Amino acid sequence: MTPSSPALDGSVQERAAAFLPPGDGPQALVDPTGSPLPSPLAMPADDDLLALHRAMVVGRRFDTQASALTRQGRLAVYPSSRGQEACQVAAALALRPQDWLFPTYRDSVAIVTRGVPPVEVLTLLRGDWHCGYDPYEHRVAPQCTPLATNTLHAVGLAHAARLQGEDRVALVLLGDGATSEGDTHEALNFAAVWGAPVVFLVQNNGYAISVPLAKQTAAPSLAHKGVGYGMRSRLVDGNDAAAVHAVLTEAVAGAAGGDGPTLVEALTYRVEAHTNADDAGRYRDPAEVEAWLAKDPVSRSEAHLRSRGLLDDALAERFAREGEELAAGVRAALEHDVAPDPRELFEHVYAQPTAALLEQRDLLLAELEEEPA
Ligand SMILES: Cc1ncc(C[n+]2csc(CCOP(=O)(O)OP(=O)(O)O)c2C)c(N)n1
Repeated sequence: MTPSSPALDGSVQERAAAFLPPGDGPQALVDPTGSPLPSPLAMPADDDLLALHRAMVVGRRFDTQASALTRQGRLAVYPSSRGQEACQVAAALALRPQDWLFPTYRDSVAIVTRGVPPVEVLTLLRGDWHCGYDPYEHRVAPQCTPLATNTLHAVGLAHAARLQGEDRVALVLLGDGATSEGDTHEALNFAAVWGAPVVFLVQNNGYAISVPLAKQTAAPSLAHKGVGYGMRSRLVDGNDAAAVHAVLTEAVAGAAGGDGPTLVEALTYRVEAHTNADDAGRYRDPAEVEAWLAKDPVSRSEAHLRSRGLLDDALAERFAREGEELAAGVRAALEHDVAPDPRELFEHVYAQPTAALLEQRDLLLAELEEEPA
């Protein structure tokens, strides 16, 4: 017999309901065919809808170009965001200039949307430098590969900013798999305890490489994890850019206004393999991918905007051309090899390099000197 959990008393139920209002499913504003849905969420303004759409079109072209560059050997690796564009662009566009974005390896499209030059975004994946952009210039932390470490960085920055009286929100991106990491739980806990101005956007794309969500968690939803720590939590259709933007804008405004953190779970799908080094055909049914392609965020937004007369062929072509120009710039910049200085490998690892690190550096340099030119 399964032991039953103690019944929640009224006040506890009310608190839980305030953190995550009960509902049938993810909040949405636009259905997969582009038709508006009745929703308590406010539809973003026309200009915001167009900005979201433009960023998705350009972002998808960037993503396709980056994937192509892996096949040409120009990039070592690229984790595609295809299918997740609504989350990516909504995250970047919901932030104010003074806010910080804490992305992962999956979130290059969000970083490009935030305004970081695309070539700089690809510098790390090309193997040229630790991080190709200046994090302070655009307030975008370096893309983190160790899962969930960025959740702690985001809470730390948000909490510190508040202590210093700065009006600054941190938005951290993480995947469904990363919610199983200890770091995420520590970050959620202290974000809620301190009321830190931070927004956690969990892009639930169904898989952690080959591990499906059901093998990852037994929680009723990932949004419930936020409730467990005592923060506002939302479940949103992650392929509906309008809805993700509405939910994130509200979360950012709430954080800035002193209401503390929010966890947003966005239901989406990783259309490509985990990276170009993975074969998703080994663990995913093609019918599942097909079903998600029918919910594509870019065509959904296009259908919606066209039906409302906000987008016509001329504007759609302009957005597509912007994407082509961006892709051409990336190709041209990555056509030539650079010759990184091997010593740079050891820079910025620690403020004061350890003896062991210096020893490794000297060994490498001695070996390179012995090699014939
Ligand atoms: C701390 C840590 N453990 C393991 C890995 C290896 N790893 C890289 S990606 C990944 C899956 C992550 O899945 P998810 O968080 O859902 O993000 P997604 O890749 O789907 O965007 C794993 C286990 C890692 N990078 N860091």
